[in-house]
Amino acid sequence: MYMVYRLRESGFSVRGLEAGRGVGGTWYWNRYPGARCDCETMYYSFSFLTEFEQRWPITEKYPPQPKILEYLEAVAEHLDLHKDFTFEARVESIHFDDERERWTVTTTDGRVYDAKYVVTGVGGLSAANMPKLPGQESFRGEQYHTGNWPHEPVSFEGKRVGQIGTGSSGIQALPVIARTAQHVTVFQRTAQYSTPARNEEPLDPQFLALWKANYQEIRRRTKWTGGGIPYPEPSVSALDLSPEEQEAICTEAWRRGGIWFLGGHFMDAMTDLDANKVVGDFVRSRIDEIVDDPETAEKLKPTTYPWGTKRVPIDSGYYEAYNRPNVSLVDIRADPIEEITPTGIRLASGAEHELDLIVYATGFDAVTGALQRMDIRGRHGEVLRETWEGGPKTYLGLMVPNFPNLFTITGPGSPSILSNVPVAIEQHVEWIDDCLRFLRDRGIDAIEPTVEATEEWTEHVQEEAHKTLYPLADSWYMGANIPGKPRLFLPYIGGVGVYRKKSLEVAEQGYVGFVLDGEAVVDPQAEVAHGVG
Ligand code: NA7
Repeated sequence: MYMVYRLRESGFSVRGLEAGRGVGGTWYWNRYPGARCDCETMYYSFSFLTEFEQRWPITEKYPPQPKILEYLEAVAEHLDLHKDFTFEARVESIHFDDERERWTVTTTDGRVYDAKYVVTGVGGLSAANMPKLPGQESFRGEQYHTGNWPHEPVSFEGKRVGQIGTGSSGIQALPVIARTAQHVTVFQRTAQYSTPARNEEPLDPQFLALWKANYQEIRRRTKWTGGGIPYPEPSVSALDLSPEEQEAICTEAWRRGGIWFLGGHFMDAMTDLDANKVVGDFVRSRIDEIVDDPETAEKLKPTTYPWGTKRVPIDSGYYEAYNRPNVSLVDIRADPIEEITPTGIRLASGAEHELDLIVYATGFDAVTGALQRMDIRGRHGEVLRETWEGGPKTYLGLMVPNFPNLFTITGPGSPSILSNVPVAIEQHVEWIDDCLRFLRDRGIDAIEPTVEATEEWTEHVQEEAHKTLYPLADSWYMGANIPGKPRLFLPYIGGVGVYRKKSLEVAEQGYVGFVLDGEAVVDPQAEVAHGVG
């Protein structure tokens, strides 16, 4: 939405192609019960609409999906964006014509568009991962994926529900589904370290007024933080503290809940296994405290990966849901799903669970999935899927060699889903708009990154990730949730501020690391170093 608006304002002829029937992306598709953003309402919005941010009401600490969608629809209305979008237009292919140096974009229903530039804004968590389980089609009940939830109301009333998956989506959905279902059986492959959102706590009107009065200054500072969130980062090492002090810090962060627990304790929680264990042990002890049945509590305790190395879910009554008589937990690591039968799920042990409805909360082919599901071909017919067979390679998460004038908003190798996403999106949009105006002003027809700059950046992305504990988990950050996907860290972990500085410098130096109309732009520093004399 912002890209289309921005390019329109810059005087480009622009058309937005959108698979959905309306705007909203993530918040259009993820309508599952309990869907909510894990970033607080105040900073999960556009920063460029200064008047709009003042009048948009903040009703809850963490915004629920319907409110975010309402916000995005209101923004589209406000900016008169509908006329610039074609809806129900799912892009199937994007092909570069070497002779004309232009792109042909084709939709699944055969519409064809010709473009000089293509910008993808397909989202990092949008390609739903629907596991292929034997017998799936034979199931006589209802089956839904959380990331592709029906637009019509789904009733759980009196139904026996099976939920596969306990990531953020499943953890948000369970307490809500359990309120009306006859019974919910959760099929858990990996236990999670969830954190209470404390969303039920009322918002302080004085705090909100203060926030609104300082909105732009807060937003300005946010852009230079690590995670795109205006919170202080911890400056104390867990290893310098006594067990009592560690416990006190964790208890306070847990009391505040949500994002405050994620980043509110120790500076080395994500870089040192001993420090990390302090947090992991703390969460495990909370699970013991919350969950009544010791056997269920044991199954719910994550033990196979360090805390935080899989995206930490933020919940509203997740562990508590297991104290309900109508919720039960099945460990499918110990007893895997053998098949879906017409009436339910059968496990390897032969145990059968009779079900009326199955919820697949099984996540996404993250970061690269939505791009690779399209048939993208660059110069000389180079196929992006093949180029990325061993893992994605980009320069700054923005462009790929041999794919000229094709930009990826929040692409692999950029902070994207590892940060407060609107901050990452706005930065990319502004960078791309600036770049296109630069090219237009100078009569440059084509831009693409050099192979060297791309290799260097891709290596840097991995190096930064390997300074942390993140690579230790089988997470979607690592592509490990999709069978056969190369195992490497997909987003850039260096932080939105560091990344912003780097990409601004690249632009200020005339797009160093890029090839402009066949001429590579080299770093003036490097030129001096290599020396003319
Ligand atoms: P996630 O976080 O990827 O969670 C998916 C869950 O589904 C997770 O528990 C997976 O277990 C499980 N899963 C995936 N495939 C299977 C199969 N084949 N069988 C059984 N269980 C499976 O996705 P979410 O939608 O919850 O959240 C995605 C992001 O959206 C989230 O991190 C936030 O950033 C917002 P696993 O852990 O892989 O063993």
